[in-house]
Amino acid sequence: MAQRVGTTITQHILNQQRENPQATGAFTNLLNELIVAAKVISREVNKAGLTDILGSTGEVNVQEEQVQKLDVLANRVIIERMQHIGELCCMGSEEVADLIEIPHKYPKGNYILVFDPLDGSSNIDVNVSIGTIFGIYRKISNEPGVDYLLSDVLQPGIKQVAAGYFIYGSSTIMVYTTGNGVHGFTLYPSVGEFLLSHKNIRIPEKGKIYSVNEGNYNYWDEKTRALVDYFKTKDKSSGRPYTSRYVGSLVADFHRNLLKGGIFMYPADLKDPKKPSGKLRLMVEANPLAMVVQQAGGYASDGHGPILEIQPKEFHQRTPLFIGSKHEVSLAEQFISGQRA
Ligand code: P6P
Repeated sequence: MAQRVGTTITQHILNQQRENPQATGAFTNLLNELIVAAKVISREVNKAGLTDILGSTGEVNVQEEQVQKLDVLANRVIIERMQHIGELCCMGSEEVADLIEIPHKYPKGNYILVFDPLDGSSNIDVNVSIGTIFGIYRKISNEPGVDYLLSDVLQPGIKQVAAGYFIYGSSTIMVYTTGNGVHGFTLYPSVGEFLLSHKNIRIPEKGKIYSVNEGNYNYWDEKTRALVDYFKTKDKSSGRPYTSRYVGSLVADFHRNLLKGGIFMYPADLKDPKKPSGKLRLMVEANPLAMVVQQAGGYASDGHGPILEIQPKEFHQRTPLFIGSKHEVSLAEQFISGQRA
């Protein structure tokens, strides 16, 4: 008797489509193709680890193929899979300076896909989990003969119709939301399908974990230092000190805190004058995760207000990020905005 496999991601997306009378199936096509891309990336990420063990020269892999840097490969896989489905008018990638046009030979659609193809890829050779982050917007312009306008892409995160991530770790997990809660699916290689494993994820209102790269301490301003010092100070009545957990891979740190509660911080710092707002990108990292965490009952801020309400000025702009349980992120806003010392 074959074992029941439970709810597949395809069933879950179809069920959500059937609950939406306006749904045309375009969105379902889009998500399903993105899932295929993630399966390919998952296979390549796992093989890369194997290749390293087999002592690849780093130029030619065990199948005599030209090895491409994994994040370049992941970027190529997503673009090639997504450009032909006829549901997108353009794409934006963390790896590509300019917006990505849909080739003329393919039909255009009414959605925009923004993504970080392989965030944290520098961790792959030390076997730390890495991930793909994505956000989907609906096209808002209707200029005849024009596939898209920049304003279709530079929409605030609150306009995302879907967002989520794939985390390539001990297992490959997809976490996504279309505005009806947050759900997680685990890839079962033997079945080749993502199966529902985390139904309706809710982040604890208050956590016990803070995640930040304390090596940047001397590059932070006084308010940021006071905030991090708060989490480290001993005070039993408020459950302090918090536990410090920092993997250095955004998707891994975020996913742990989503399930267990806590706060991830990448504050503004003076480390790199070219990046005064910190390292993380608004469009392809902060906004998608901000939608996920809000749908799970959490909150994401730049230290002064909601990430999701920031009006983007350029695609690759960066933002300070405080994301996770409502209690801790609200505290971060109080410290960073100077309401609390
Ligand atoms: P730092 C990985 O390079 C990344 O973009 C995120 O995944 C991660 O959260 C951050 O950078 C880590 O940066 O400066 O702490 O090494």
